Amino acid sequence: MVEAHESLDYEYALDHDCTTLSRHVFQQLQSFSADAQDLSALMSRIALAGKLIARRLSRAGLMEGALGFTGGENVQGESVKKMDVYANEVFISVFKQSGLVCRLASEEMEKPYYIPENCPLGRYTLLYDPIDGSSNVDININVGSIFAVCQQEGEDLDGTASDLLQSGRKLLAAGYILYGPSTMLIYSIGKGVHAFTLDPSLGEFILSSENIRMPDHGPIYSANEGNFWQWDESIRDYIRYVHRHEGYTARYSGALVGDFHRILFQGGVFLYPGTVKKPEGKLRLLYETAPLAFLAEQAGGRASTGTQDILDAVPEKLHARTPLIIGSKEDVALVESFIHERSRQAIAAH
Ligand code: AFP
Repeated sequence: MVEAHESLDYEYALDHDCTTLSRHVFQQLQSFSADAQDLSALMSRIALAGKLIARRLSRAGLMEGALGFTGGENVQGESVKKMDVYANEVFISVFKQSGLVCRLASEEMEKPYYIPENCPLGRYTLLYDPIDGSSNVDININVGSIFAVCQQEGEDLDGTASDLLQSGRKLLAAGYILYGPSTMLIYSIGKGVHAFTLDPSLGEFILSSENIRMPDHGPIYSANEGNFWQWDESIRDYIRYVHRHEGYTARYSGALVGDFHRILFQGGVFLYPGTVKKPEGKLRLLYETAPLAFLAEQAGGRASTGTQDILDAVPEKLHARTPLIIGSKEDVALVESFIHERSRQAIAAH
């Protein structure tokens, strides 16, 4: 006979073990409406993509031809990794025969991919970076997948996907999957940010942190200081400031997802500013900066280009890039203060 307190513990443990991603979406929406069913099913398909990619990454070192370059270049002009191609195909494959997603737009594809059997029924578009930090893949350092979901507006008959050229304020959901010591999925549907950890014994993402709040300030600054002399003087001022002040420590993994994940839980700021050669920076607005900005704001943090919030930025083209300053609101404001000070001085000097 199970004692009363034991049954409560037992029930809590079971309830916790059963808080899967698809169940959590229903809990968030407090509804079983058709839209709730669709969003829950959509998130489950993203979770499946994460499991497939995690499995491939965990065995890649033992598999013939899973690592290395394809020899080709993507629309960004970057050399493509075989894992980029695999992961890109996985996201397309999990949405086939779903009736959910008609169109997938990826950092790896010049134009969106349309799933005919899902169109026009499937009103959702998936925006994604299949492997973020692919330069880490072959040396087994953490990488991620970034995703965002928006509603398709209009029929997009000319296939230009011009309705995607909108601010991130229109996103319905966003998140990322972190392939690290454990595989985690972090998401938001506009009701806070929540983390799930993949339990390999169950093959399920189980809720591990709910309503995550990013600290208002943190000790971490994350930037590729190798670009120091290519940055604007204002950014150099900020880096000089953190070098001269106690309480700051540098962390940079080469994968935005990993660096953002650390800041989400421990606070701090990540910067990928523009450079003299590339004033718009390197990171892609639709597939990288806007989805993470959605999460940052939902967790009480901020994301800025330096002069406007990332979620207010409207892309001119599908593969538009933006400078990125993302993290704890006090630290993002500090970086912005150096930018404002330099432009104030420039105006005063004229
Ligand atoms: P890759 O996916 O091409 O490795 O780029 C990763 C990334 O987009 C982002 O995840 C990193 O923060 C940033 O670029 C790293 O860029 P640098 O190598 O120029 O520091």
